[in-house]
Amino acid sequence: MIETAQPFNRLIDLASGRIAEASTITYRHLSDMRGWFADADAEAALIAENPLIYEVHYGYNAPSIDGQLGFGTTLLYPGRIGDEYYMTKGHYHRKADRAEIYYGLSGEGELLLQTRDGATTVQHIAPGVVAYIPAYHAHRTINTGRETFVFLSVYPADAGNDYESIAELGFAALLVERDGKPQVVPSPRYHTQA
Ligand code: PAN
Ligand code: ZN
Repeated sequence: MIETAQPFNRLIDLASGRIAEASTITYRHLSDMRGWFADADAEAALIAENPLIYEVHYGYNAPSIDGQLGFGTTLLYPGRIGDEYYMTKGHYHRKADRAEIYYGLSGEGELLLQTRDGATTVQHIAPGVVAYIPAYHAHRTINTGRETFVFLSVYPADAGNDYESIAELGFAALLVERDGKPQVVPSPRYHTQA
């Protein structure tokens, strides 16, 4: 039998990013991201408070098979750990040849993209902006604003998430606040693998 979803729709509240009848909501607190931000002292100072960094609301329980699409919204809160803005963990797709679309709904932020050789690019996302994430690119979003940054993701349901590659070295670039403004700086921790 070919496994497919039945036709359906979902209502997304554009301001909050909440999906009526979301199948799952994942909450990422600072404690779920230990070691992901550059400033270990700032992390240690905030860990008791354990702020909520972001939520992912999944539109439906997508079967992870070739040809299906998954979708969900990300609600990325404003804030910083030290001078580094709140961000998602970021990942390559486990099936590395899978691309993805992000569509800005509310607030704004940056999409950091990276290839395996450590080359990074940044795309700005604001309401109405579609960002194309090509295959083989790690992707992370960063909230450089003061409001919650909300965007829709649409991805091949079998893409999967490879967080391990990011956990090890992070991204080659960080988004930090300097003189009240976001700035892209090289990550001290990152090096390309020999
Ligand atoms: C997105 C991300 C979501 C959360 O749906 O999964 O923004 O980011 P992390 O998965 O890096 O924690 C996506 O890119 N899916 O493939
Ligand atoms: Zn992805």
